[in-house]
Amino acid sequence: RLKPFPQDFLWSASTSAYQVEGAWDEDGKGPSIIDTKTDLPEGTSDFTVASDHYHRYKEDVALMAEMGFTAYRFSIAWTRIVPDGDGEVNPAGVKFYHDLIDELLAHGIEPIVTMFHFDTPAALNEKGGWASRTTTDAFVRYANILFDEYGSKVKYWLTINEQNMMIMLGVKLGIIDALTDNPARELMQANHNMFLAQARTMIASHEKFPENKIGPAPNISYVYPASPKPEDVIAADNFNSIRNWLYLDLAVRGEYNSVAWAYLEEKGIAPEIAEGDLEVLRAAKPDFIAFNYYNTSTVADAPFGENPDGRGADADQQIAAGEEGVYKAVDNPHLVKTQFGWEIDPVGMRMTYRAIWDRYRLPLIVTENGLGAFDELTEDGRVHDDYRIEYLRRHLEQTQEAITDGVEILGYSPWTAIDLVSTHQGVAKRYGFVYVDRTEDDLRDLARYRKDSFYWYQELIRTNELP
Ligand code: BGP
Repeated sequence: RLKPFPQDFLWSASTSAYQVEGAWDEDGKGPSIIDTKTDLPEGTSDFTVASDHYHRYKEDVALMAEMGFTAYRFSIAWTRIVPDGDGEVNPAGVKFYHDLIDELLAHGIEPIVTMFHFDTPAALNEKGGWASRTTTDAFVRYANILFDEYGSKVKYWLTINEQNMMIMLGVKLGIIDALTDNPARELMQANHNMFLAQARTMIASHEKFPENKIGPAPNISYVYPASPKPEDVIAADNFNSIRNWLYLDLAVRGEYNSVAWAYLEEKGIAPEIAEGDLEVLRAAKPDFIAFNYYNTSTVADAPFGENPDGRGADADQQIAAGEEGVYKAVDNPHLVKTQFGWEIDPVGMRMTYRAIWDRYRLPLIVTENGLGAFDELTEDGRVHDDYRIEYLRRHLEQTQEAITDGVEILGYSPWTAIDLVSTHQGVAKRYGFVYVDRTEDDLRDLARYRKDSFYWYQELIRTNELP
C-alpha cells in the first residue's frame, strides 16, 4: 500500500560547522559568537575541538560513503571564509571547503550546504549583530562569495538554519546575542533583517546559477491543542502562527501573516520595515522548503493574569514554554520522551509534512531529525543503539506515509552523520551513526566507531527500503 521512496531520494545526514569541525582558530579563521562566549549556558561544552572533523574530514567522508550516502548536509563557517564577517577573504578557509566538497563529489555524495548555522561573526556582532543592516549586507556579500567559489559544484543550498529557534530561544541557547534593553524588539528586527538577507541571497543564487536549488531551513513542528476546548484550539492556532508560519510565510510568500503581525504589534515588538523591503521579500522564491523536525508541541489556553510558563528553565528548541494571554505549552500524555525530555512523535512528523505541503506546495527536504541519547561504547568497539534505529525507522515509516499522501519529499538528512557537540547539552548527548570517542573534558583519541545504526542505515540506503 505504501509508495516507495523515490529512486533519486537524497539519503543524507547532517552536521554543522561549529559543532563538528573544531580548529576554531586555525588557518586564519576568525571568531564567531560561539567562540567568544565566556559564560556558556550550563551544560554547554566548548566547541574548540568538537569532533575534529576539520582535520579528519577524509576519514569521515569515507565513513559516509561506506554507509552509501547520496548526499551530506554540512554548514560553512562564515568566519573561515571572511574572518571578520565583511572584510578580507581567507584563502585557506575557502580551500578547506573546496577540499571537502571535492572529496564528497569524488565519492558520489551530493553536498547540501547550509550557509549559516548559528555562528555569526563576532566582529559583526560587535557592530550591532543582526539587528543592524550591516550584517544583512555582509551576509549577502558572503553568500555571493560562496556562490562564486562553489556554485558550479554545489546544487543544494540552505540559507539559514533554524532562524525561528534563533529568534525565539537563541539568547537562552547561547547562539545569538541581544544587545539592547528591548531584546524582544531587537530580535524581531534581527529576524526581519535575516529574511531580507535570505531573500537577496535566493535572488542572487537564481541569477548566478539558475539550475541550483536554494531554500530556508527552519524548525517546524505541528501544534496540537491540549483539548477540544475552543480556547485551547485558538491557543494552538496562535502558537502555530508565531512559531511556524511567521517564518515560513516570510520565506515563501514574503509576507507577515496577520495573526503573527497583530501579536508583534500588540507586544510592541514589531520590526521597522523600510521602504522596498516587502518588494524584496516578495521577489524571492525558494525552490524547496527544508525543515528540521524533532517533535510536536501541545498547547493550552493561557488566560491573562496567570503565569503560563510552568517550565521556563527546561524550555529549549523542542520544549516550548508559554506566554501570558497567548499559549501555554503542556506535556502530551500520549507521547513518551527521550532521555533528554524531548517528546517522540513520528505521526506528528507526517502531520508536519502535510501541513507544510498544503500551505505552500513546495517540495520538502528533512534537514534534521534524530535521537539524542547517552550512547555507550562497548569493549569490542560497538555501540548498540537499537533505540536510535527504532526512532529513525518510525519517522521514516511516517515519511513514507506522507509520500503516499501525496507530499513531494526530496530527501532525508537526519541529525547527525557523526557524533558532535550538542548546542546546549554537551558531548554526552549523541546523535550520530558514528561514535566519536571523547568525553566533555577528555579528548581521548577522538577515534571513530560504527554504531549499529550505521549498518542499519547502510542497508536502508542500499535497498531504498526500510529494513
Ligand atoms: C537543532 C540545531 C542543531 C542541533 C539540534 C539538536 O536545533 O539546528 O544544531 O544541535 O537541534 O539539538 P541539541 O544539540 O540541543 O540536542
